[in-house]
Amino acid sequence: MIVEPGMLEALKKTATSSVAPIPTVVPGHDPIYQTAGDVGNRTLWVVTVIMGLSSLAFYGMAFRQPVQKRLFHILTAFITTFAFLSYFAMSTGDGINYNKITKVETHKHVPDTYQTIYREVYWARYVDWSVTTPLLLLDLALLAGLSGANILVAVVADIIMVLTGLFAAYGSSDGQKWGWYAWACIAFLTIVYQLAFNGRAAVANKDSKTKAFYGAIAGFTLILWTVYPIIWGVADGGRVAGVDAEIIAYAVLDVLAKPVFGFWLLFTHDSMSSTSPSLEGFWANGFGSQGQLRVGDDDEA
Ligand code: RET
Repeated sequence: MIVEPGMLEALKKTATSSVAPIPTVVPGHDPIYQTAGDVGNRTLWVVTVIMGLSSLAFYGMAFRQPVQKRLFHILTAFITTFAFLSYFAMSTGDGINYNKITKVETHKHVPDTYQTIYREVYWARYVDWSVTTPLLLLDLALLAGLSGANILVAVVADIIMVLTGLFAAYGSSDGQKWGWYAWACIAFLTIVYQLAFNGRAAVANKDSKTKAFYGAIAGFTLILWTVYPIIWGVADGGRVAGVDAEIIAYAVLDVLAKPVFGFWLLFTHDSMSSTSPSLEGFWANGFGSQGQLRVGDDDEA
């Protein structure tokens, strides 16, 4: 066939007009990556330094006290030391990996589409929390004079809360994620009960200064701790907040919950030092001479 000039143009026009408009059926989307940016990374470094310096200060404060009065200082210094290590890990890119979640989007007239989201999970946080939150509870429990049985319940509930929180962060579907979150919240309520009711009952037998101080610092702790699951809900949970916002929110909370809590506790403790209990026995002296087994005892008999 001989193509006359102008025929090609006419053909093109017909071809385009016969297929347009093309229906836009999108079978899937490119995956979304939720990762930290510069602001997040800098924030992690700032908190690493704050935790490191606070630890040095707490160890310094510990050494200024006789060993019998050092328990709170040592516990508090350990708390910021673990936080320092965890923040150092996260600042340098350790203790982080991705969790993948795929959301199904249903449509009326076309097949379902899928959206995959990869979000960074900072698992080093959970390792930190599994050690430091029981130590924080121990600080409060010893201040209140909580019984051993109640301390055990609070600490076990705390470990359950953090571990189920970690499973929630790695949940592969919304049902699984929020299921784990629900168990973590029940464990958290157990801790609230131990501090707010049993802790308050225990401290009622103490002097008025300790009573008032426990009320203030335990109240501060409970309010702060309640914000953590809210942040989690919009960050790792709902993925509404970005990773940088998540890092900044946890950074503020962590600085309040550890260094600020620690300085408050230790300065107040030291100012009430004359009334605070002095720990002798194993804490100060190891196994004492009474009842101690000495090597060679059997030979003398
Ligand atoms: C998670 C998610 C699941 C539900 C709940 C949580 C609570 C976490 C808390 C953490 C406290 C951390 C502290 C750190 C100090 O630096 C695990 C976020 C209830 C209460 C005090």
